[in-house]
Amino acid sequence: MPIYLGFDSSTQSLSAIVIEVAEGGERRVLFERSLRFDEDLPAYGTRNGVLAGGDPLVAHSSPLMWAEALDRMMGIIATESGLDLTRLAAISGSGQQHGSVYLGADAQKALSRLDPRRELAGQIAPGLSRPTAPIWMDSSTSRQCREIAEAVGGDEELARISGSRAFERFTGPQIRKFFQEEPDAYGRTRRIHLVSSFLATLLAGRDAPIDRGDGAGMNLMDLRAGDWSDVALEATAPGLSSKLPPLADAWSIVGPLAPYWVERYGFPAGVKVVAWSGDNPCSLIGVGLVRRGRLAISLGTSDTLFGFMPELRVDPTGQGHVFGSPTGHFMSLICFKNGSLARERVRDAAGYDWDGFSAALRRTPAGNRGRILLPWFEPEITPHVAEPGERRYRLDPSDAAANVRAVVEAQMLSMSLHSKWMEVEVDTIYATGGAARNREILQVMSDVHDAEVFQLEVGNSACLGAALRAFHADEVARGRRTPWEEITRGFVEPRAGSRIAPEPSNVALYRELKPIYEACERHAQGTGPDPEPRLARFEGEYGS
Ligand code: ADP
Ligand code: XUL
Repeated sequence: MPIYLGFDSSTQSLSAIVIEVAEGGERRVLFERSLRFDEDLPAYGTRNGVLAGGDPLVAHSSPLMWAEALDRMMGIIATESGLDLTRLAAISGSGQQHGSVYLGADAQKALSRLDPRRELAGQIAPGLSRPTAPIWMDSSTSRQCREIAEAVGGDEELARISGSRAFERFTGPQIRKFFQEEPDAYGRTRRIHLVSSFLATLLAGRDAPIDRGDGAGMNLMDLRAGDWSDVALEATAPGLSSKLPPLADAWSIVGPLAPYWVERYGFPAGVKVVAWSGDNPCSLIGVGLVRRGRLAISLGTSDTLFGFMPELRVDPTGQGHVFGSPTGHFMSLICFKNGSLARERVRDAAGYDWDGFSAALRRTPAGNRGRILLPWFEPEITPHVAEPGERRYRLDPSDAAANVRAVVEAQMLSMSLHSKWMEVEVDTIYATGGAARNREILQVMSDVHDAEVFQLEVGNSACLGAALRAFHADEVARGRRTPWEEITRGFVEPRAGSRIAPEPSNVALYRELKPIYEACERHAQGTGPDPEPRLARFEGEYGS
């Protein structure tokens, strides 16, 4: 009976899940483990997975840290999991999206000669043409976004081609900045990988392709053609086409596991390495969203809201994205930067732990008596806020409990407002990510969206999705056309008793509050009048 391994190299950690798939029978998670970058790999000095730096708009992480985490996790699986590795059929993975890794001429050589007695990170270090990797939290490329959009014929045209207008964190603008600021190092770069394809490359010991799901997060791929867009490449940096790996289906087999892993840890030769994808496309599979009509909300380091999209439709407001789905279709997504770290910030300012945070949500009234927080502690992606700075309306910063409610309500109201373009009649939401274990947060989600919310058996849906993709790719490689519902069956069902139902009186209240929250967003961005009279009226009606 085969087993499959999925990795998730996320912003703050590397996780692994091993699943067992009995022919026509039971399915189980056999192993689950995480390494947290800050605590478990302290030598790299990251905070929340990000390297320290002077510019608040810049966010880089360390490719060597990701490699070391992978090396350690492979060791843990081989020596501590108790698994019979001879059953391991395929491995895939999920990576935080948009982040890029730059390899020079020596990388290929280093990869083909890895010494199994030595650690991985030290051996690939000389192969990097850029020591750090810009990640999705970076918002330092506004200028490059403008330049690329202009060269392509405008943001709308770029969105039509690539599924998104130019976004600061997307790989194309990041590559352009590197080319402009470090032209020599750019010139020495032979390969630019995403986090996902870089880690697949390390496992296979050879250059891995970029899967189209994650490739869509670069502002470089023509979504309809499923290939690199010449216009976008030219607008981004010279000679780029030769530096990018090919694009491939999410179920492509990169090759067998490199001899390094076989000799270093005793993995069997011939285990298939399947192309990795982005964390959101993998999550789409890990929550079983292979059909239209349901939505998922991931409350991880970023908060994302996403759904399956059988036919391509781009957000006319320019705030959302279309990515590739690992099924070969599309997915719609909006992303918020002020997610878990914003909740943590408010929690810490209040001096609470998560239990205290939940208790504050329980004892404060829905609607918060019209007290509003715009939680733009960091530059925000949705809506686009370049200059960070939180804003408060009628909200005393020292009222700890009200600030807790305010941050969660703001996040949920904002998700609801900015996802309208997806045109999904949402009645069911699958909640995932680290904060999805918090049922008080999910109650606000349920009330604001007027939808039933479910928690899932496996909390890390990106990692589970990667393991399920490994299974799917293995089936395809064996010539079997197993439907996705059958691939995901037994793993993605909601946890028994996890259903959270909307509270009708709160649903009505949030329906009133939503446009007022929108007015606060507009006011804060200088495009609308002072919402104070509307907030006062709201308090009059719902304040008691
Ligand atoms: P990543 O984006 O790195 O995959 P995770 O999905 O693992 O992140 O989520 C990590 C986040 O989960 C932490 O930053 C923390 O804020 C949040 N979290 C963990 N437990 C709780 C809880 N009980 N309530 C709210 N948030 C939580
Ligand atoms: C999605 C996005 C984040 C990252 C990190 O567009 O930027 O969700 O994938 O999780």
